Amino acid sequence: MRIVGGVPAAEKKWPWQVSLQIRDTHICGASLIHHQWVLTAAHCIFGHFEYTVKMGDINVRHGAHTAVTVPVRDIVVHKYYYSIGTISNDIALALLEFPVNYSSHIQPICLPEKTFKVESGKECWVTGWGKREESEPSDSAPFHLQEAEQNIIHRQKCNEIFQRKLSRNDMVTEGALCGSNERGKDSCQGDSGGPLVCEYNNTWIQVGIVSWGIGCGRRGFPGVYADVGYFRDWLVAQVNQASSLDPVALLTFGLLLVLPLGTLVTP
Ligand code: 4AZ
Repeated sequence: MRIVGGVPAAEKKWPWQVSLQIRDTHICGASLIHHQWVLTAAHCIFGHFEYTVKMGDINVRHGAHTAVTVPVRDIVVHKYYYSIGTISNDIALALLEFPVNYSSHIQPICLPEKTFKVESGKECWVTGWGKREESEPSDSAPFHLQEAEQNIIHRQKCNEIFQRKLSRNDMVTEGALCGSNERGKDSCQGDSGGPLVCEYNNTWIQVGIVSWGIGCGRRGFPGVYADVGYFRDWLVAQVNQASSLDPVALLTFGLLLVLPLGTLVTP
């Protein structure tokens, strides 16, 4: 979907932006964090579909010559993800069928260190192809990537805001943070899974993943994001675990090939 109140993004400005697709249809945002790994939201994963990711293009529909589409080989959804009452641990990783080559249009985004804490009020940016208005039909969402500023609100403060408005406790659970904009800029349906990034000394860091909100761009309701720093250990563990499986599979496969050959050539 397209962002509410945003502006069209320039080419190459957000080279880690990914579109997660099913049958060539955009379903969610995502971000490239490594040659072969894409970060998204758990609620973007609906089950056993053939997912692909498209990147290297600000237009979500038409393939520029810079665009690359890669099938997803495997998806890891956080095992404590849940979406009853509120959404929690809304994070998932997709392993691509093959590694992508970086280019001026395709670059990974840095992840925060575990100890990193984004300061409240910091101006960061959310990008996506989601809806431009809460009431916009999903099928008329924009083709062109949109960007909007978001001021960071920490979890506790954000939770208090929701509590005051909705008289409900613990809407914003641990592992989430919020973003708001006094001019009503917000993420919306279709932006989910996409990155919230902040700039530090010319380096962009992904601090959030678009997760949920009460409508889009409604005054007084911040957008809620999964807190990427909070999940850093989880992310590293998943990537390491999968990478440690791969060489074993290769070695076994290699041995199977080499052994019969060896028996042939030894007298
Ligand atoms: C959604 O429906 C959604 N304003 C995502 C983010 C926000 C609202 C709705 C945040 O996927």
